Amino acid sequence: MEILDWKSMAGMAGTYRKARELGLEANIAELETFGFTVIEPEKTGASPGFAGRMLEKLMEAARQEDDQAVELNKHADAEKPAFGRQLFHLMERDPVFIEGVMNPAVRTMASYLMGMSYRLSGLVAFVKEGTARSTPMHCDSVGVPTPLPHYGSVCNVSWILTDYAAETGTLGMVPGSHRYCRHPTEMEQPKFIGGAMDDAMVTPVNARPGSLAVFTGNTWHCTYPKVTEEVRAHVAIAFCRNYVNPAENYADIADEVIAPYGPELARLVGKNAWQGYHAEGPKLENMALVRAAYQSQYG
Ligand SMILES: O=C(O)CCC(=O)C(=O)O
Ligand SMILES: [Fe+2]
Repeated sequence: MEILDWKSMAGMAGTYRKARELGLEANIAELETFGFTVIEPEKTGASPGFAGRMLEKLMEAARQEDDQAVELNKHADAEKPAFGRQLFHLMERDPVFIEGVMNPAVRTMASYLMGMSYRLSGLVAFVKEGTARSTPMHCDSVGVPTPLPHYGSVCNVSWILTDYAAETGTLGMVPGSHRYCRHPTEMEQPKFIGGAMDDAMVTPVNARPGSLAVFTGNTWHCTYPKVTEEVRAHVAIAFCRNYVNPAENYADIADEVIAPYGPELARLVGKNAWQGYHAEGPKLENMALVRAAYQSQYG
């Protein structure tokens, strides 16, 4: 049917029309139904070498960065939220990461999930070399109290950079868990992670390099134990709603880095945020940018 600019769905029309144009309607249906979806490399619109280039730049960044530069690495593995190496604040390291954010399929899924006032929350790589234990079951709504809002406060759009399957330590999803609107309890770990949950509740995300794994901030996920030696990596792009304090601070990213990508990247990194004012108070035009969010979750 024709999608009109219905006032009651403020923000949705443009996003949905774009999703239709990009062939992402089935992915939206999967997200709604199961809480996650995989967009195949051919549907992302990225060039065939894109994931290879991102992996190369990521591994270069990993070689250059002292692993003690990351706070989490100062803790024992058992204490850390995820096993293996994580690299944060990737945006400034190479333009390939900005390209990853600006990809039309990425932005369409993000604005579908977070409303058109969506913001960038962070770019974090999960890199595992050699065998690796599982990352425990969790959802990405850090700090959000139960009950979680059904529409989600954050979402995860991840560039899969290597072959993802159970044996290579892929993400394990609990289909439908986005509707539980709560965090998993300590008891709710699958048996393969040492908990009491039936392993059949969890399903592996099978994805080729260059795919996008997309899931809501309410969707329960973990990782399968990695039994292979080769490197396994994905770059998770986290987006949030306009009122959420983004995980990463982009104040240090120079305007010259952002300018070539146009006003949308500037908005995504908070240059037009209504928050963050001093005595001068908020700018009315920035407050106007989130008006549609009053009308619907897509605004
Ligand atoms: O790869 C991992 O260990 C965890 C990944 C994860 O939880 C995420 O991308 O949100
Ligand atoms: Fe996660």
